[in-house]
Amino acid sequence: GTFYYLWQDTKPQSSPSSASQTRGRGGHGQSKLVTQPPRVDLQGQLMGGFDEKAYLVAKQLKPGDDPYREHAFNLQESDRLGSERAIRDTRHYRCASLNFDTDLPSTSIIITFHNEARSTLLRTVKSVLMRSPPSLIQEIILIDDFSSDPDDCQLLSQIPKVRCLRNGRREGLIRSRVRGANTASAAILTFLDSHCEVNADWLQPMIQRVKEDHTRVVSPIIDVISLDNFAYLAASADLRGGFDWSLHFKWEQIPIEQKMARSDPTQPIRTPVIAGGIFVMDKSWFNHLGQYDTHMDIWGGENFELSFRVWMCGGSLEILPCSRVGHVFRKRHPYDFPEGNALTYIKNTRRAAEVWMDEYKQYYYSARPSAQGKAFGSITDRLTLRRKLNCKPFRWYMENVYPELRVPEQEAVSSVLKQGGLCLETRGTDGLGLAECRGIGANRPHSQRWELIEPLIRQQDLCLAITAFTAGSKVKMEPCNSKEPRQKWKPKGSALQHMVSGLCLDSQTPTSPPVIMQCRPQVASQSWEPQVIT
Ligand code: LR7
Ligand code: MN
Repeated sequence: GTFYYLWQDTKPQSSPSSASQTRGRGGHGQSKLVTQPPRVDLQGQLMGGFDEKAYLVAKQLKPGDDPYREHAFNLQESDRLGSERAIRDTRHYRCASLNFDTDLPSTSIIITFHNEARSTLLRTVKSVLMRSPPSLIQEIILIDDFSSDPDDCQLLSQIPKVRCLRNGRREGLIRSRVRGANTASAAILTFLDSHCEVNADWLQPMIQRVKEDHTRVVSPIIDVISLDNFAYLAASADLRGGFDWSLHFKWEQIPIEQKMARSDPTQPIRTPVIAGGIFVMDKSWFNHLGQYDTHMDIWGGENFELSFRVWMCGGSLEILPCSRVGHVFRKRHPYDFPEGNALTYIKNTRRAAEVWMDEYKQYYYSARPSAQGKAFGSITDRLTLRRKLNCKPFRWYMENVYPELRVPEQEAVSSVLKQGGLCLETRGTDGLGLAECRGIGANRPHSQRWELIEPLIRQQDLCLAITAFTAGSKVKMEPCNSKEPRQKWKPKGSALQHMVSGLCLDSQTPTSPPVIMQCRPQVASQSWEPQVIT
């Protein structure tokens, strides 16, 4: 369930060499440490009366315990680190000279967790307090998703600005975040996982972008905190979020044209999807767009649902390279899924696919055949939401946001297009007509063999195209181009409908060449029964 991604941080601090080398490596080679306020100040102003030592000591690893067992990361190393540490400023050096508005709005930080380790949870909270301008932090809302020990959360509410809400039963991260968002008092929401460390000036770039345009949903570059030794490692700045048809999230290279066009390394990176855990979003935009699908359970899939919804309903998603947040990436879930990991992921992604992916959901089902027939609950409310928000089709998302996602090659099946006893055939270079069906099986003439590969109706390299968008226009054959609107068809009952004009392929009379006409259900001249040639 978890994913790994590449980072370019081979030698954190070993190379004292020139700045030009630093630049050559994309700016990740800097060895500057994040400065921290003096300790006394920190305890007094930022941490209030919170007794950190007592909090951590109460829950330490017992000698002989497996340090990975409970959290799927090395708890011993995390505990040893302490609650605050200097980490390397992993941004491109040009980020340090960016300016932000002096009147940026404040944000509510929302952190949901289930049985998080105390040391990682505290470091997450403390890094936020230490590395954010205090005026930007309205509050930190912790949602304890029914962890075994209520004190993990409760004790932290002694820290100024920290609030703790505990679920009365296990809800999963999706409903927990919605609960947090509903009680947030700031106009901007910031979501974090419970094992993060935010880096220098992480917050300002994100709030700035959202302030300028409330429909933007922004993420930082997510640096890697090693699950073994807790080293803080810079992630590559050339990645964006992507997925395959099984709805498996992956990091991928920015397309080469976009990479070439990036003259300024501080510029945002458009991303088709976000990883999901760490992002900033305007609260009224979050509410307007329907928050989350609260019928999704525990973990997974909500990042696709949110990403599709944001893009298709008028917003955008971006990664801001000048904002960096470290996250402990794990190889397994350290917690249980009441309904099982696989079934939960299928339920959640199936809901995302059914509500948002239109005809493209077929590729999800072919990539994940086990999803077919599995329960996913009612999606009526989400479909209503989609209609109410007047969101664009998934085809639009494919064409405009994620054209790099290839649609699987459909297997070419040859068939005849039969009308009564006659077959549609090509004549000469681009002509068409109806003629008696000839040959059987492999002996069918090529002129009567068709491949129906949506949206194309194909014969070798030529495709069926209309000549004009009006009723009565002739059809002809021309070189295939699946982007050409005149070549796009889809089956409609036994008819073949031209997608753009909405008109149907019609033989008129058996002797004259076919045309496109107003669709009339069941009429013989528009009935084309594809019959697969075996
Ligand atoms: O039942 C649960 N209740 C919870 O509150 C299960 C989990 N959680 C909490 C958990 O304690 C953690 O704080 O939810 C948060 C996310 O769970 P993780 O850390 O086990 O998940 P992850 O880091 O593997 O998952 C990524 O994908 C998830 C899909 O549902 C969420 O969107 C996570 O927020 C997301 N994490 C990130 O995006 C950080 C970068 C990782 C990547 C890629
Ligand atoms: Mn996580």
